[in-house]
Amino acid sequence: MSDTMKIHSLSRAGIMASTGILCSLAVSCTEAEKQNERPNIVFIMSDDHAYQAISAYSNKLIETPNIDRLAREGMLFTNACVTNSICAPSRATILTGKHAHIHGKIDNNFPFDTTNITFPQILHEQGYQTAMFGKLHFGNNPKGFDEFKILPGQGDYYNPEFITDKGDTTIQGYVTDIITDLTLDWLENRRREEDPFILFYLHKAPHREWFPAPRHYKEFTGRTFPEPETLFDDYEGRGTAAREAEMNLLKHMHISSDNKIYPEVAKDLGMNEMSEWGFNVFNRKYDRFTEAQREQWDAVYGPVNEEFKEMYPNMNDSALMRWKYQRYMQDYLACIAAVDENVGRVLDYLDEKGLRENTIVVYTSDQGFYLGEHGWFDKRFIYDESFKTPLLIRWPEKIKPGSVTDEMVQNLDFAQTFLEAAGIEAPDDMQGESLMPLLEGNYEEWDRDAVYYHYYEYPGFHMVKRHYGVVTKDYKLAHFYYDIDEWELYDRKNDPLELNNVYDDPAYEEVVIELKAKLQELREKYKDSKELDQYYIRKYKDSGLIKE
Ligand code: SGN
Ligand code: CA
Repeated sequence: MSDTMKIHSLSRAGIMASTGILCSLAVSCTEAEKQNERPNIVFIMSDDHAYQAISAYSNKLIETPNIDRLAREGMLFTNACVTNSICAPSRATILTGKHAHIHGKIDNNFPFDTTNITFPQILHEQGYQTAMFGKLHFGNNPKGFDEFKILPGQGDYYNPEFITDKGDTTIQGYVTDIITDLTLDWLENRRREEDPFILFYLHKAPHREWFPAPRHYKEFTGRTFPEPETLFDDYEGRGTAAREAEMNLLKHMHISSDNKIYPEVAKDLGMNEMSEWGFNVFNRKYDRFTEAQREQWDAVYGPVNEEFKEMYPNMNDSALMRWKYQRYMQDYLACIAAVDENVGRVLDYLDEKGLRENTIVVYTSDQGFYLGEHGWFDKRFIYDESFKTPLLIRWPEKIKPGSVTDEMVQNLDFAQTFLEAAGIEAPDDMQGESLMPLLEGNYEEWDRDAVYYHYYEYPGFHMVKRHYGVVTKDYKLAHFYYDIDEWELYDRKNDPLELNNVYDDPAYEEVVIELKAKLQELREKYKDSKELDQYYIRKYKDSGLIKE
């Protein structure tokens, strides 16, 4: 561990001893004694869970009563965002408390550099019991964990494989339920009562290709969801990047793997414009089913296919777009229904076992997601739906129930928050801010006025161009670079849907000057630079991801 780290406290028992307090299970603790106990942390993260699909934010699409409990009993963050809207970089930022250009995990391609110090390693050295279950997606195993069972790469929805340090196993069933079973089993059977713990409970759902649990097939395939205002966005008023991104429901969403039309049905209908890739992915997933699972699937998705066969010959593009949106939402939201139920199981367990008061429970996602807004699925852009991420935190000892904050917090801030909560001073080179003042309601102590964002994975899946930018509560300024050189400015208050790039509008001349200065200030503060931009482009060239 770095010797710049000044450690304030050791084990929970150590603190008790030093304050002359002995608070065992047999003796109930007074409030003052509890104050001295280091909190447990349950970090719940799902994959690609849009805030638009959590009813604490909006109940237009789905009710999520269990996730909402965290807002009701804790704090809802309405302006939480990521530093780089893609899976593995977000996870690396969470664990290291650093921006991607510093920890080096800029995209999903290269493995995480395990010489980085992560906050669970520090907690572990300081006496925390550490465990991780579910999706990590790092290309290597987590360090500093007493126990982990993680999915290889993206993992599978049905009968998934898991990696442990003792070998791999395949577990029959549905991934969201299994990850929860593993989590509850650890809490019940291997948690050490004498030590505080940090538990990472990491869902694969609702990541593409959105395979729900059988118990939700019928209900969700029968539902119709409201369309977003910008479903038929023509990208006028934005830049090249929005027009060239490959994440449009009509053009880029696969009829088989995404919309669950059997490859033979799609081919019979002459839908060969989609590459074989989507057909192959569907077949691979379908082949994973046991016979019983396949029967359950066919019983509901068979009729969906039949209906589509009837309708397709008479569908124009907008009808197909609308149908695809409904199919997408039905499966995506059904995946979330299972996440919500399972979060409820874990919260119930904590409450029943007396772990409620002094456990920080976080619910978040590795980034946001487009649910048809701008005609899109996927993420990556600095635009709100992918830049923002859900964040709800319950911690009865510190957070006033029903708190809401619109302060701009980032996934960058978790590491320092948890270290401070545990009484440990964070290493100097972490780049976030501890959220403790917000959690404790000391809003005046929070003075961040802008956040920095940088996305790299281009060329790559969905072809979202490289860009970095600065975001304040009022504005968003982004620079798209590498094979273009374009700036975009959005007026967040007057144009919340981000439909008009006002970068060249003379009325915003002053704003552009101010924000460019702010952007430069943040690039310097976080040690990002043109040289690093070039370094990461060169890395793509050297590894063949960019062909010269
Ligand atoms: C897969 C998905 C993409 C997605 C990336 C990254 N395609 O490649 O749509 O953007 O993962 O997602 S899929 O049809 O194979 O699922 S991330 O969450 O891991 O960053
Ligand atoms: Ca993700």
